[in-house]
Amino acid sequence: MNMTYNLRREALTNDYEQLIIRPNRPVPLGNGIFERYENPVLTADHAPLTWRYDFNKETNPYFMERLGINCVFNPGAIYLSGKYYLVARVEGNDRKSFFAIAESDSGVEGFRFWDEPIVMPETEDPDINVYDMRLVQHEDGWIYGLFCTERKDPNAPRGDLSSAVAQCGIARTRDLRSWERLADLKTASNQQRNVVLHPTFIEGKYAFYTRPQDGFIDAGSGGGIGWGLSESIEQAVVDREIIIDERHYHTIKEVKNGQGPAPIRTDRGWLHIAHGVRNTAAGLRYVLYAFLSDLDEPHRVTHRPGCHLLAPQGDGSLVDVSNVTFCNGVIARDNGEVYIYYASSDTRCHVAVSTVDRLLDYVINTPEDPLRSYACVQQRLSLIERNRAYLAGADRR
Ligand code: M1P
Repeated sequence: MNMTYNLRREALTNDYEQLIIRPNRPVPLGNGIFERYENPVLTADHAPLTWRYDFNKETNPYFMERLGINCVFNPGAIYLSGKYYLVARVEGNDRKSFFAIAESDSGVEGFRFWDEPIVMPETEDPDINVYDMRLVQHEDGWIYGLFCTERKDPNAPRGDLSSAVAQCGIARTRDLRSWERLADLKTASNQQRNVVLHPTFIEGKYAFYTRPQDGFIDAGSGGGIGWGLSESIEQAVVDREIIIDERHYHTIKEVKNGQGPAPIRTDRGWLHIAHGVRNTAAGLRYVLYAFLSDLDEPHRVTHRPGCHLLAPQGDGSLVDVSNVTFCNGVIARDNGEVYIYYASSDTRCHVAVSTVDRLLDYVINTPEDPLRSYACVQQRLSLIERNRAYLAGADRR
């Protein structure tokens, strides 16, 4: 009898089941815009044991982890037939990412990975790394997954084993199980990340949110979130890219920004969640922000609340790449509930729950960033003055 094997296998299996069924409660009070939840919805520990351990007693007598999982983060999200699905970026201890689907009945707890990760077909130019899938139920009837495909930069100087080229991979599916890989998106930019397919045709074409950038990390002259149209999805080409949400000096998106998930259609316009990046002495800081764009012309932004929507907080700001919140998955239910799936520090996935009404109130009634300290004080004084008048009136009522 191999005690080590038996004890470890049993204890790890119990811990795993406890983790999956662990209840998750909203954190009380919050900011009124959304409720965060006390536990992450997916972590590296949610990866099934059969993905990590060799269960054969003969070949793994110590029940040793053979293929560890480093992080589970940046999930795409979709709601189908009463279930919440996340397509997570699962990163092995070998630093390569792949996609895997976890499902839940409630959207806030009980996420369990399917038995096997997604097998994403390659193109004739194999991806070295794939990550950050945006899932879109398009009006053409397909579910699309757009993701970053990364390959070694062929122009990198000899000995440079870090420089990479990021581009947008495109795949489609009907059932989330089998995926058809299409050609990568072509644009004029050397690098693309955070590309998202708009869910409806615009001018009879497929519409893309892009993020042109000069280098793998640096946006450089890439001015912000871009927009372009393509006749085809099988051979998608965006010839003309315009910037619809610019980066701006000394703001939450001074270094770079990127569209999050596909926008949510509402009566008042398309509701977008994006990320903005600024520089700090501790490195880059990623926060989420929101904006609203016109229903008929989604590239025309109508409301730009000035503040961040959600930022790194507490333990969630720690571990793999600290000070990062990132969102590429959201579920908007027909009943108005909105589930914002976001990752912290490129490590784990969380959920924040809101409603379309609350998010619209937030984007429409939160003032824009006035871009200067003096003007920010005036903005705050105006709020204080209105409150003073209101509260004085309330005292008399
Ligand atoms: O490390 C933070 C994020 O960095 C990249 O996002 P962006 O291109 O906007 O800088 C991505 O690699 C993303 O996966 C990651 O979370």
